[in-house]
Formats: sequence, C-alpha cells, structure tokens
Amino acid sequence: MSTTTSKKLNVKTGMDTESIKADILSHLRYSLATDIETANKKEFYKSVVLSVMDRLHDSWLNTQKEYREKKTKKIYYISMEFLIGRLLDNALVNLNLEQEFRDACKDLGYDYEEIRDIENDAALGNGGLGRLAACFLDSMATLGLAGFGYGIKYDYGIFKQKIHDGYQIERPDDWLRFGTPWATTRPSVMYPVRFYGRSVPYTDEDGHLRFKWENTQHVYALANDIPMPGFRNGVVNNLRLWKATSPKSLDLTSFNQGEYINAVRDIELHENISRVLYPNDKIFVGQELRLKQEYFLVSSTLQDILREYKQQHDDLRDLPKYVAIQCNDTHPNLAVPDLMRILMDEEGFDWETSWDITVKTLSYTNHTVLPEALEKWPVSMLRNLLPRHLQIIYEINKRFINKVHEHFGDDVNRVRRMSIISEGEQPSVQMANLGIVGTHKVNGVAALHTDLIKKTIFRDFFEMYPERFTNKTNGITPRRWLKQCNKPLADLITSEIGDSWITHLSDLRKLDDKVNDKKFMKKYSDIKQQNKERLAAYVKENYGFELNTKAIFDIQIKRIHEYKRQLMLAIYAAAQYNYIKANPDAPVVPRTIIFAGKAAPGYAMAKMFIKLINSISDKINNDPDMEGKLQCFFLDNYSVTLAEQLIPAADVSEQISTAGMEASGTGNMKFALNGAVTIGTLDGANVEIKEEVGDENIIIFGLTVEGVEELRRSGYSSWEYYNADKALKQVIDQIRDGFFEPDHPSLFHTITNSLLDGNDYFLVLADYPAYAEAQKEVDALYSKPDEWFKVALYNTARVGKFSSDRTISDYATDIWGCEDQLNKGREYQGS
Ligand code: BZD
Repeated sequence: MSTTTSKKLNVKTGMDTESIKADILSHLRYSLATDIETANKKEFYKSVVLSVMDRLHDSWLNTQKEYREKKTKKIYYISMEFLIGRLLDNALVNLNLEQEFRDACKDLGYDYEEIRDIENDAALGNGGLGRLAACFLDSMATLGLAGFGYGIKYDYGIFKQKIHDGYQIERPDDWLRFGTPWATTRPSVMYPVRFYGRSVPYTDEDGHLRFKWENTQHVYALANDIPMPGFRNGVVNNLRLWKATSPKSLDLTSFNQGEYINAVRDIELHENISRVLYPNDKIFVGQELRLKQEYFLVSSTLQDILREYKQQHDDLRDLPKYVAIQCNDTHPNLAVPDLMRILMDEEGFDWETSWDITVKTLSYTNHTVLPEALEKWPVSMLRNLLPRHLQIIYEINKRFINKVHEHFGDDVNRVRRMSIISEGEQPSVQMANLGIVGTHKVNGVAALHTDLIKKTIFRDFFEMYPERFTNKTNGITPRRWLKQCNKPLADLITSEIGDSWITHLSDLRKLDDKVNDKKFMKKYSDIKQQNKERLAAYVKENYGFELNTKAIFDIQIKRIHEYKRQLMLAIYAAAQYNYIKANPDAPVVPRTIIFAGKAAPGYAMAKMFIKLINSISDKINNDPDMEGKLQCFFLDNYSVTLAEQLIPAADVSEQISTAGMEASGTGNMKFALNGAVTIGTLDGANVEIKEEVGDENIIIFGLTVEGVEELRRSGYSSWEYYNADKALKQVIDQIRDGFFEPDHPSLFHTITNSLLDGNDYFLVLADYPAYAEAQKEVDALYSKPDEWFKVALYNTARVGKFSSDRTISDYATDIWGCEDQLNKGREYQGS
C-alpha cells in the first residue's frame, strides 16, 4: 500500500472538533493540493464540505445496503426541479455537528458563517414545486423511508435576477463554475436515452404482433449523486441528478472525414439537454428541448429503477409491491408510455399485464388549475421525437375512450373533454389526462385545491374514477425552515418544551400555554426584533439602504405573477404614501414593505410589476415626509438562501392570491411557523392555516372561491370599483398618469389598461377595499404589542400540521403503500 493511500485511509471521520480539523487539513493537502497557509476561502470551504461528506459516506452506503438486504419498498420522486438551496448548514444540522464544525473552522482561522456563505445555492427549480421536492427529500430521509429523488443536473439553474433602473435583467446562474463538492459523479451509472427513429412492427415467435423502436439517436445520461441525510437517524438517501453526455462512439465517421469541428459541435448539441432549467412556472411553452429534457429524465430514471429492481427481484409483475414512483406534476408523465414500452417491447409482457403494473406503480401530483400551465405536447412533435411512445399513447387513449363509452354512454362532448389526444388544428397530448388515466392516484396539494380539481378541470375524470383522487396538503421541513433559519427561536423553543418538535412539529402546541408567560413572551418578541435587525444589517451592507426596524416588516416573497397580486400590495403602499402626504400629522403605524421574486423572462406584465414596485419604492424612499413612517423595498435575486433570512424577520406574511388560483402555497407555512401574522385570502393552504391557528390569529379578507364565481357570473365591472373607492382611484390614476415615472408617463399603461379596460381578470380592484380594511386591522393589532405577539405565538404553536413529515406520512400511507416503513426503529430520541 502506498503511503498516500494509507494516509487517505487514515483520514479520521470522528465526530469531535479535533478529528474534523485533521480531516479539513488533510483534504486541503490531499484532495486539493494546497495547505492551510496558502488555501483561499473557496478551497477551505471545499475541504469543509469534503470532511462533511466523509461523515456521510458510511451511513450513505449502510443505508443503501440495508434497503437491499431488507428488500425495502423504494419510493422514487421524479421531478424536473429540486430547489435544494445550500446544503452545508442542513447537513450539519442533520448530523448534529454544527458546533464541532464551527469550532473547527474557528481554530483553523475561519469564521463558519463566512465559509457557509461561499456555497452557491443549487437553484434547480422555479418556486414552490421545486422547493416542495426538496422538503420531501428531507422528510423521507428523516422518516426512514427509502425515498430517492431523480432530477436533472442543470448546468444553469434559475437565472440570476439583477435590477437595472428598476427593471429585471436575467443573468445566467453559473452555479457549477467551480464544481460542487456535494455531487459524486458515477461513471458506472450511465444509460443511453433514445430519440427519433421509428416504430417497426414484427411478429414474435408466438405469433404476436410486436413493435421495435429502431434507427434511434441517443445521448447518455450520467448519474451525479447528492446525499440526503435524515435528521440524526443515520439514514442517508440519495438525490440522483442526470447529466447529458454524448455517446462515446460519436461520429467516428465524421472524424474520418475530417469533420472534427462538426463532431465536437454534435457533442455540444447532445449535452444541451441538461444545460438549463426552463424559467417558466405556470405557463406552458411547448419547446422541443423541454420535451427532450422530460423524456431524458424519465427514460434514464426508469432504466435505473428497473436495473436496481432486477438485481433484487425476479418478477416484474411484483414491481408495484416494491416500487412506487411519484411524478411531480405532469412533467415526468411520459413515464406512463415509457414503462409500458419497456414492459411490452423489452420484457415481452402483453398489454393488460403491462398496464396493470404501470398504473399500480405510478402516481401523479397536480400543482395548478391554471389552464395555461397545463402541458399539451403537439402530436407532431412527439411523432418525430418519440414515435413509439406516441403509438402507445394512441392505444392507451383508444382503450380509455372505450371505457368512457361504457361508463357514460354516447356523450360526445364528454369524450372530447376526456380524450388524452385533443383534436383540432394542432392535435396534442394532454399530459394531465395521461397522468390520470395511467396512474392509480392523483393528488391535489391542499384541501381546497383538491376539491377544485375534482369540480373543475378533472370533473369528468373524478366522476369516472373517484377513488383515484386524494388530497395531500403540502408541508415544509421544520429542520430548514425553523431549526436552521431561525436558530434563536429554535433554541428558545427547545429550552422551553424540549426538542421533540424537530421531528414532531405538532409538539409546538405546548407553546400555547406560554402566551401568558411574560418572561417567555419577552424573549419571543426580542427574537423577532433581533431577526429584523439582522435582516436590516444585511440590506444595509448589500444595498446601502437602511430599513426601519421599528416598523412592521410586511413581506411578500414569491414568483411574480398576476394571480399572486403583488400589484395589490404595491397599490396599498402607494395609497399609504398618499395618505401620509395628505395627513402629515396623523399618527401612522410605521411599515416597511419588502418584496422579492423573479418574473419569467417572457412574462411582460410580471416584469412591468417589478418596475412599478421599484418606481413606487423610489417615490416613497426619497420623500423625507415618509421618514419613520413608510418604506418600500424590492430585494433582487430571490432565492432559498434569501428566504432563510427574510422569513424569520417578517411580522406580516402576504398571501393574497385571487381565491382559487394558488394551489397551496408553502411560503405561507414558513412565515406562520416563524411567527408572522398572515394577511390572506381564503385560497390554497391559507384555508387550512386558518383552521389550525384559529380565526382570531389570521387576517382573512376578500372574495372566496364561490364569491369569485358569483361575481364573474353576475357581471364584474372593474370600473365600478375604481369609481367607488377614492384612495384606489387616486393610485390607479397616478400609475396611469406617470406620477411614479414622470420621465415616461405612459410606461405603466399596460397595467392600468388590464385593470380597467381589460376588466381586471385577477380581481385586484374587487378585493382592494377589503384588503385596505384588513391592513388597518394589522395596524391596530400591531399597536398593541402584547396582543400582536400572542397572535404571532399562536401561529408558531399551531402550524404543526404543515410539517412535510406529516405530508410524507400521508403519501406513504395512502399512495405509496409503505406505511410500515415509517420511523421503523429509527426514531430520533433527542440529542
Ligand atoms: O407548487 C406551485 C403552486 O403554485 C403552489 O401553490 C404550490 O404550493 C407549489 C407546491 O405544490 N407550483 C409551482 O411552483 N409550479 C412551478 O414552479 C412550475 C414549474 C414548471 C412548469 C410549471 C410549473
């Protein structure tokens, strides 16, 4: 054995500061070829992470071994997005090594926070859907489920947002520029993913008609694994992200012909599949590259799942017994025809057997009712790219339509609505319909949303397959969204009620009794103040802007979208400005309004909202009359890491979507847990948050889903609302007439036109008066700090339901059939 190897093997993986220090030094020298004297911060960060990885590897391997030996049922969560953010804090929290690593860094001359901040967010998602997938991985590992994430290792995650002159500018997110020490590339795990070609019929030995997919082109999917540790339970699951690489044999012919440059260009083309995350949420843009990405993910993942399965089991007919596959939205729904294809064309099963296995193995989650977001792939595109799959989809549809006829008789309109293939000028495949027909469970992400999908977009399907529809209200991981991001509050809670809440969030109910404990309440409110000051320091340092920490921190952070109605809060900010100008001596409760969020690069209206918010902010922040009374600020480049700073500092959580449009929301849960008071509509999970915290501890306003329907039916006219509310009219006039943008007075006409002539589809004007009233309630409550903090504490204490541990237990029980695995012998017993 060479000395280097023996040194490597001698790397200690102890859990004490001294051995951690030794490992960091060792990694500097033997992994990075530098040393403590010459290393820079990035190198030091890298050795810290490698030392953490050393401490994960044994558990990682042992966990997989145990799953194999026990033939544990495996859960595969397929998602085009995993918005995992930074991993260092999370790994240390889950390994219970925060203090040791902190001390090790300090002893070696580095400040832990500074090192932690070196890490780029893995921003491989747009918003809620991607973050939910990340929370689920944390919960699956914590609950001891054999749960694996499968996604794409995009070279570029969600774009970086800069603000120039108030406008959003997009810049590439080159997060892998210096690589990531968290991902292990596995050259041994690589699969060809085929495209194009044609489906060729033939007769097999038994005289059955079968099909071969021939003349295909292929690219390789290469596995990159990121460990997903559970909370202090020794479990380490895996997130496998595929990277596209070109086939080795690529174009030897080209080389021979001297077309070297073309061959290299082809490599580039193949690798483009995993180049960039599509930055659109809630709008379907039918680009071929996106379809390639979706199939790339599905094909490589199914190959991997089946390879693993075959190593442990003999009979594919038992697949649903040992494997459950969850499709995160319709993006991975090509799994339906692809699994059918594998079972029939490659494994030789007949249609009925293949169908039974497919439906029982797969399930699908719906995240939106917005029609423009539903995926509809043109048949022509599929015919070209995936001809065999299209053929299978046609067959699925034919058989399904027969069943519809059996079930409903000759109802032509219903058949048209339910068909997986929509006919018309451009026939297309409705991926949601495919998902409902081809899986055994479809779930909504909040109770209201599930009711809505049953009544609206999927009504026909619900009437045919009522047992397929189920609700799984979203959740968030308390590890990241309280323990990690709000350490002072987490410590206070633990010192009062112990730390069982970390894995049993409903134990926070014990805090209910503390509302009358003055000493505790003082500490609780002091922490909020401290968090506000911490945020203010960050803003001061990065933007040179001084937040008024005595004011209400009123925060709306999420993707920018008309249905989320950032415009309503912007109008409120402008109305407050007008009020203060007109009543300079009137008392006001000081407020600092904070926005952050990205707009899809092609979404002009959302981008205009950002500009408007910035223009209104400039007006307010540059007017000395507003001092100590009102501020408005747009923070650029919203991210998981920024959310971790903003949420603990919030007094007010803005959850103000048009009722019926926000499927669930998960930010709402994070804010409530951290003691912010929600001002919100009865939409998504707000409804359930209200049920949990109690009506007195949430400020609800505006139209309900039924109210929205009724108003639309009876003929809504936004002009009436405009004329009826003076303060509202004044702001809209100001926006229209250039008050906030004097050099370009017509700049915001697209906004005011959509509100007035466009009749305000999102009902901002209809809800505004109720919203303004609700904001007065906020002021009144905040003016009585004792009352305010009671309400805040009830929020912290009563949102245990929204732990993603609960959500995952529900999936495990009702969809995945693996409830027997939950917490088996692995429960965390306290530190
Ligand atoms: O999913 C969101 C919903 O809007 C939220 O209400 C819900 O809480 C979360 C989690 O269930 N949907 C998305 O985030 N959707 C996307 O980001 C997306 C991404 C690509 C394509 C389509 C939608």
